[in-house]
Amino acid sequence: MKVDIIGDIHGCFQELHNLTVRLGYDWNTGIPIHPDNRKLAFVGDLTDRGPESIRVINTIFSLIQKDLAYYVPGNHCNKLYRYFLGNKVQVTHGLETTVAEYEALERKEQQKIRRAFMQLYENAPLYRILDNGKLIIAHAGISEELIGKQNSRVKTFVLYGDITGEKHADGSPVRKDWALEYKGPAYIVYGHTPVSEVRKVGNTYNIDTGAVFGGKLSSLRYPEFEIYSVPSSMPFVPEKFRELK
Ligand SMILES: [Mn+2]
Repeated sequence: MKVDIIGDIHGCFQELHNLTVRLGYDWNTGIPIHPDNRKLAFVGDLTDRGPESIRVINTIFSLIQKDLAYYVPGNHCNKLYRYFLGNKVQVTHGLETTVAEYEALERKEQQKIRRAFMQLYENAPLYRILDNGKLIIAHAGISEELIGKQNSRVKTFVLYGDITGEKHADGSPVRKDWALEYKGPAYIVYGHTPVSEVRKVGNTYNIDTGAVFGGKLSSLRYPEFEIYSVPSSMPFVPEKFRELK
């Protein structure tokens, strides 16, 4: 079980390309393939805010088709899925960039990308248990008591984190720092909350280093536990990074 887990991409295709090249993946076939049988894993939030969301979707869809990657959905993936379903969703918080890319496509291309993304999303588990339970990938993480379960509480947790229903002054939801309380034996690798450096707390790794906010795109190499990052080409937005104690 050799896997490279990649943090929130949010349409930053160039950073995905650079990071996978750095990790030794070869793009000759149009998708990143490792000569040493490694697989990629994605913690979700493939799209929104960044410049090339459609290209990221196409790449990850192709990887999954060829059984070369794992993917779990993030909250942005969930919203894009609901948009493609035809549900009324607010085209805000970055979704507007993905929708603009989508609308600029020819109708046939639109159908292709919509079907691909919906298939990708529908086939994805809420979280992925790997290496006989030693490794878990979940977009916003998961608490020990929820591992192995599938219900609406799990769905909320893995997509949005440990939210309480309370809101900050700016309207954003209060997220509890579940990682501080996590004492389980399985390693949990997740993203969702941008931090300036990969944050390891106990057996948990937050690998969302804010690629789309001018930070970097990071990955965790498992089972080696090596961290690789590439710098972002996006403007730096310091207020998007949360420094958690
Ligand atoms: Mn997220």
